[in-house]
Amino acid sequence: MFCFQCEQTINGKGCTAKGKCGKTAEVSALQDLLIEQLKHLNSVVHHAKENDVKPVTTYSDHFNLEGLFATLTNVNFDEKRFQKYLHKGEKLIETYLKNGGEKLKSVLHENGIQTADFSYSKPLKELIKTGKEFQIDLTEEKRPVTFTKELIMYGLKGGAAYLDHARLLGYEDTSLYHYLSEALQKLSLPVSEFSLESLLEFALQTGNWNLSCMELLNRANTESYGHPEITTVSTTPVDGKCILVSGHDLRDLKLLLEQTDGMGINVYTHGEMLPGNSYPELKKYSHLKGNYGGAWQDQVTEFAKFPGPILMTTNCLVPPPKKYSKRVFTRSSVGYENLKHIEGDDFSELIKVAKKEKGFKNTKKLALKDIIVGFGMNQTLALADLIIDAVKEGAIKHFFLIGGCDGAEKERNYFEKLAEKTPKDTVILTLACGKYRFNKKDLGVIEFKGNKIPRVLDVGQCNDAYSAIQIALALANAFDTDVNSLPLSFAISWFEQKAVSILLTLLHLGIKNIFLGPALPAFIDPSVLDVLVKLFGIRPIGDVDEDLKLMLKN
Ligand code: SF4
Ligand code: SF3
Repeated sequence: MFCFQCEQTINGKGCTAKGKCGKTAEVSALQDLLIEQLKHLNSVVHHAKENDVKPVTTYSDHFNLEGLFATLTNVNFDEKRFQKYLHKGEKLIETYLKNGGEKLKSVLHENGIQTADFSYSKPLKELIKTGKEFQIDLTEEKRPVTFTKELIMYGLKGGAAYLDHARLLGYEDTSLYHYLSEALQKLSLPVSEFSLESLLEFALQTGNWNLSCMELLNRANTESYGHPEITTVSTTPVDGKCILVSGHDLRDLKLLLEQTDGMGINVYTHGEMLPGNSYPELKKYSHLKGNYGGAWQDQVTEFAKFPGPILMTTNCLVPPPKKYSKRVFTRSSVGYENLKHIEGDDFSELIKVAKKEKGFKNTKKLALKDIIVGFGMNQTLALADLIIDAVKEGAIKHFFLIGGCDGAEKERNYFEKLAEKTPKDTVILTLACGKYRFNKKDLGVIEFKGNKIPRVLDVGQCNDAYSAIQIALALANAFDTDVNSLPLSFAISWFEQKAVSILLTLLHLGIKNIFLGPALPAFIDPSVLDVLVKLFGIRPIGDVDEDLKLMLKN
């Protein structure tokens, strides 16, 4: 196997025997085959569209989302689920071929696209064997192009995950599906078809597309559940039966709250679900009791101690040890062998486990620190006049965006130290699971004209980067300048492919001098990094004090 799509890739180069995330060589081969199939399917779709073949696009568009989502880091480790995806993909290809008849077949032949003898419906063992043939080609001279194609693929994976969340809430946009389909088709073309310049352009376009994906999801979340409001979230559990909900899918949280209403079972958020506590249509449930635990990498210790079932709605799932695996349920694209997967919207099996498990007891002694959340764009922009005034009068001197993914590496302490060392007259916007590095610390408030402006504003999940961008644009607008000229610095921690898509969005917006860490992506070839440094001043994180000086100077 070879996989280097996430930050924790072994030795900063690539996982080759087994993934550091726990992904086996077999699952890796199946994921490679699924990605190959998605490229194949969308090449067929591309030519079918050009030849006016009756479309079955909705199905292939949905399949693009679930297929890509399943290959994200820490999402799906289940061989049988990948086998099912491959069968489904093959059926879709066959449907297009049937509808397109001889005409489509001959166009596909002319373009060298396979129309028979697919490798997708074989027994699992053979699928794995075939998948191994589609491992990333590491030929030295092809590297800059191969790696940049991977960069784009990871950007697409992140955006596809966001589109899938929006779809589940009934929000879809055919033009965004079309971009994804065409992009997958393009990525099926050989390295010789691309120049590095054209690929960089393609990467930035993908960043633009991801901005629209995040916008759609923002609309889906806020129109379904209201705009996030400033909310104090307790992290101290209360006595009683309990369920833990992790991941990004607010709809699952809502369904679970509805189905447990009045049952005396308390619901807690975990990881990226924390912002769920700030949405009016979710926080109205009195049995949503707060947040339990921290970022994803701590789940093995935290889940083991949680006295109830756990629902993993999306990434990040760490392979669960036996001591608690019976209590873990998966949803949507998430999968792990022998964990219970909930297909429809009926959570009764999970609720049954909650009733059976011990629940929390004797929690009165605990008094853990609360977290303040809910600074999405509506809430923060409602405070815009105050904030702008505070900047004009020198009460706020600088803004930081410190956020992104979290992970286990000790180098990630950088983000915690940076937050702690930021001067008292500065404000930190944060988002995604990287915020757990400092969201329980008391970094104080800025007192201004009788108001107390919190120094840490939690904008939400990683997809709420959309909100953070709108806040930055509004500030730039208020000061009649552009985002790069604002006293605003970006320190982004990355881990998986959603962070890659957000990084591409920021670059597409022309945002410069981003500090990126804890390590630069293994799939950014040195020649490409040179260009990114020249064009965008992107730089790896270094010494906290030195970096902070530079940030404040800008
Ligand atoms: Fe390695 Fe990350 Fe790939 Fe897992 S997802 S195999 S840890 S590079
Ligand atoms: Fe975190 Fe997985 Fe990326 Fe949504 S939950 S930010 S790492």
